[in-house]
Amino acid sequence: MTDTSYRFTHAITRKPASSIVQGLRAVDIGTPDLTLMQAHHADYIAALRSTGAEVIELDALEDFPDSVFVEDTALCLPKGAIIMRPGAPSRLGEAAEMAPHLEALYGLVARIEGPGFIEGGDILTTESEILVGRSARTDAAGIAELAHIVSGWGYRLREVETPPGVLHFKTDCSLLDGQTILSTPRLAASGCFEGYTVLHTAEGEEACANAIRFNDLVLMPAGFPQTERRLRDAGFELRVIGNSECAKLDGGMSCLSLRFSPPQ
Ligand code: CIR
Repeated sequence: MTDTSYRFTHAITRKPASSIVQGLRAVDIGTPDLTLMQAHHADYIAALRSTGAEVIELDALEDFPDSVFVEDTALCLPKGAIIMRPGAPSRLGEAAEMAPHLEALYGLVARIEGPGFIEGGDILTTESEILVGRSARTDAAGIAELAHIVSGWGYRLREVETPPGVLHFKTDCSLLDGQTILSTPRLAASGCFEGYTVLHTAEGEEACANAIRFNDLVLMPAGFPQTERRLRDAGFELRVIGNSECAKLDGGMSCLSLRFSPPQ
């Protein structure tokens, strides 16, 4: 199978909980509005479904304010899934909540046991390799444990750096197709995408670097017209989704889903 890094039959999302108002944020720019977030979330799910994929919507978890950001709990690969170990103490328990749902779909589910930490937002899977950014949430021991698991499954993992002050590696980049990456200029300048085609976010629009390619669509947050034009000019089919409420909690398009094709 080819294009497994962006062609998927399934996605998992989780409904935002009303405790979302207590979600983690680097800077307080206002309290998220749950009703508006729910409307954006519904648009996001509709866009995923419009590609023909099955979207499994999990119930809200009030005990975990950030649990709408399911991406951080697991890494889903064609051969198997791996349950992460989030570096944010308030999010550690979210991983165990995700495990049974992946076990129901995958024959092979591994776990990061620790002592290291790793969050899915720091992992970019391309057609040829898995890039993992070290960050405040993902440490060397977490990356080493993931590397050990995936090398046994035949994947190549490369450790890279998340820029200082940036929450996750994928806060600053996204996969657009098997060899094309959308990146902020500051991340691309680190040289980590050598060999790939890189499309830069427009100046002042760095906050839209977290997009997702999902089947034929690229989902990107609303409010970034210049980067939107660059993507359309490059031939990508866009779906623009409101993200104002998740953005208050440093969340973007990738964090709202796990995207995968379970083995047949
Ligand atoms: C957090 O700080 O963990 C959440 N407020 C945002 C998580 C965003 N996740 C992601 O980009 N993968």
